Amino acid sequence: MSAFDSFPIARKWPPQDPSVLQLYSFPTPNGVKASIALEEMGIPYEAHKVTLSDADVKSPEFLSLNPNNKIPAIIDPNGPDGTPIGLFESGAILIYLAEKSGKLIGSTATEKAQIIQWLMFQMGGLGPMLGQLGFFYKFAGSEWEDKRPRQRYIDEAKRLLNVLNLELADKDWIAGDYSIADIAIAPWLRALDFYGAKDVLAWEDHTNLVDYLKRFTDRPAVQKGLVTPPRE
Ligand SMILES: N[C@@H](CCC(=O)N[C@@H](CS)C(=O)NCC(=O)O)C(=O)O
Repeated sequence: MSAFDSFPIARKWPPQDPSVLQLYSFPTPNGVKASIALEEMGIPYEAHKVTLSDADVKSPEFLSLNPNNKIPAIIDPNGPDGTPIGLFESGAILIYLAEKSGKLIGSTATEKAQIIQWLMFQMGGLGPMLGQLGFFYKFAGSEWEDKRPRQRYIDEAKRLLNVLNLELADKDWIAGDYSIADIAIAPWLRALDFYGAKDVLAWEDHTNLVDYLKRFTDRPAVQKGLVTPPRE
């Protein structure tokens, strides 16, 4: 009897080592949050490549773990109550991993609250808005005749970049020491390159953000997490 018998996803993506945490992901800005956190925290894990194609994210096996058909998702066979736990939503996964490891979530209740505040800023604002910018700037929406949605997301992305740039004027990380809030935010800033949207947002003028992103991507755990699981 394995901890994974009750998880249908394990039939399509079987664990090699069922004693360690299983990550189901793809190296997108949301996906790499989980792999970077696992690398930073030193939690043993196995990564399974789940592409964004319907054959993967909309397969019955994947939907059994995340009915919302989006990566990342995890199963921890060593859950907090002595039973395995499955989780989706990158913000929830980051909080879970931070609490499990006791790392990257501050050392006081105040620090923790502030880290979660910036994590929520990413989950509810930066991620969804930059995601829409990508749709209207690089993907299918860029062909739409009506340019108002495109402009709306350019303006909103500029506003959010300005908020972060000002906030990072006198600090290295967004909420005290390096934390899960940075792991949530920085991959989305990096995505602007992929969207080809750096010029339209005057990225280089946001010098605090340019330095912040470099500090982030210089970290060895980040470099590993960014390519886990490999695309190919
Ligand atoms: N709020 C979710 C968003 C996750 C998300 O949007 N994942 C995308 C890739 S970045 C995905 O799996 N898309 C596949 C689909 O929508 O079919 C989270 O933070 O985990």
